[in-house]
Amino acid sequence: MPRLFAAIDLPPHIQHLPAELAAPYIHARWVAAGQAHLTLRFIGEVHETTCTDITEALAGVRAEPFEMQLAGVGVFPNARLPRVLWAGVEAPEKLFQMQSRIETALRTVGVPPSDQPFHPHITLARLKKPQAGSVRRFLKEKAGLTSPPVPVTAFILYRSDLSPSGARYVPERRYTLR
Ligand code: 3AM
Repeated sequence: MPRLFAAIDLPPHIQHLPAELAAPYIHARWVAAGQAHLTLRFIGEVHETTCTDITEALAGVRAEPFEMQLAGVGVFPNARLPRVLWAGVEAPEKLFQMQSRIETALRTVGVPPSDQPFHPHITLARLKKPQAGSVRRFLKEKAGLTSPPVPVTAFILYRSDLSPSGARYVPERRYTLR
């Protein structure tokens, strides 16, 4: 069964962000170039027929292109027990609008509602062992992270193929914003 998620693809200079920010004092799996993205909605495993329904439902999402900017860094679930390091984005209303329309489209084909609020971010690294002190240093050092405006003109439905060496993200379909 395909494991799906919808995401925004990032331009090459942002693709290199995790490698550029990789701090030697943090023991983490930094996201490889080509894998960085902004997840709009993790859907999970679905039957092939539902996958087809999702692909078609997402084609009905109407949303306008917009620009976003990187804005600082953060951590999930919290700084005491950091598991995921991320770059924040200054998100215009159009991003939230698009995400909510995707949510609505998924609902029409029976995908259960997300149990987490949408928190736009770009995952930089995943941490296995506790290292709250180093992470606090990282959050302080990179607090001012910013970027030129990044144009967003499409979103992608990805399949996530899991393997012992990690997940491989395969684009299923690209949806142009207009
Ligand atoms: O974009 P990020 O890295 O935040 O963490 C996974 C990744 O998000 C997330 O979906 C994106 C593509 O794999 N993800 C994986 N399993 C998940 C789950 N069970 C999940 N999000 C929520 N629930």
